[in-house]
Amino acid sequence: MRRRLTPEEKDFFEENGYLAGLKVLNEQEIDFFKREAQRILDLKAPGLEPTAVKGWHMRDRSVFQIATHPQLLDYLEDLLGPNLLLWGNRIFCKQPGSNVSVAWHQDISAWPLYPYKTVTVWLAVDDSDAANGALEVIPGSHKIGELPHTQGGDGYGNALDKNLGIRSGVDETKKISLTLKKGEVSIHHTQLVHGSPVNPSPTRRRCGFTFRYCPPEVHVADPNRWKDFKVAVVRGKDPYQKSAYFHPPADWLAPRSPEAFAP
Ligand SMILES: O=C(O)CCC(=O)C(=O)O
Repeated sequence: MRRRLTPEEKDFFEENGYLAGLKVLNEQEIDFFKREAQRILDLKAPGLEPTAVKGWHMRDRSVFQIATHPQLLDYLEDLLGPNLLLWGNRIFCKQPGSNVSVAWHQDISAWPLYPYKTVTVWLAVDDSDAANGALEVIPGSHKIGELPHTQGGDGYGNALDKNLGIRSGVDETKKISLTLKKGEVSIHHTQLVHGSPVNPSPTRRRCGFTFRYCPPEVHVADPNRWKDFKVAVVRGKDPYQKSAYFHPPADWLAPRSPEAFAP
């Protein structure tokens, strides 16, 4: 049964810059998602970190269908309005005992997108909590403006491109680790300070698919900086048409099989 965000949840997002523990997939869909996630991970080039697998929403029907699950789009519509663009996907998979981490950062530092209205959905393939290196956020930090980020330097297995990260000024006493059951999502604002530690569990993998969405007024302010930026209109319409489009093949939009998603 689908549901909408409550006024309290919308206020919480506005105040804190994130929401967590929102159920999207039912049991049958979770089995499908886990299978499909493994299939995509098995395709990765040998040696490529499973935190660096990107862009599958434009290459694979199942990933596109997961990213456009009606329950997920309902939550997003409640935060962003009736017109929704999907533009990004990255898998963040940390194997048991992996020393890969994600440095504190604000997503806007990597994306020349204006206005600052993109949100990231983190969809859990595995149960995710502090014991297997869950995503951590600093509540309210989406309101403090852009903190200085640097590239390179300390390393420590930081999964972010160019070893990007905020090296000082993060009040870690405020951090919250986001607990998610598989099939649930968290959603975070593009200016929220977030990251994740290594996976200390000897047995539990921590894998999530991220998807990035925005309303249509968001565009690449400096087109020379991001020539391959493409959006798929996944709900409503794009009245501004400032972006290049990804049009999914017709069969990706066909009614879903019973063992996959209910429409
Ligand atoms: O999965 C993680 O640990 C980090 C995810 C992240 O930084 C993001 O989605 O922007």
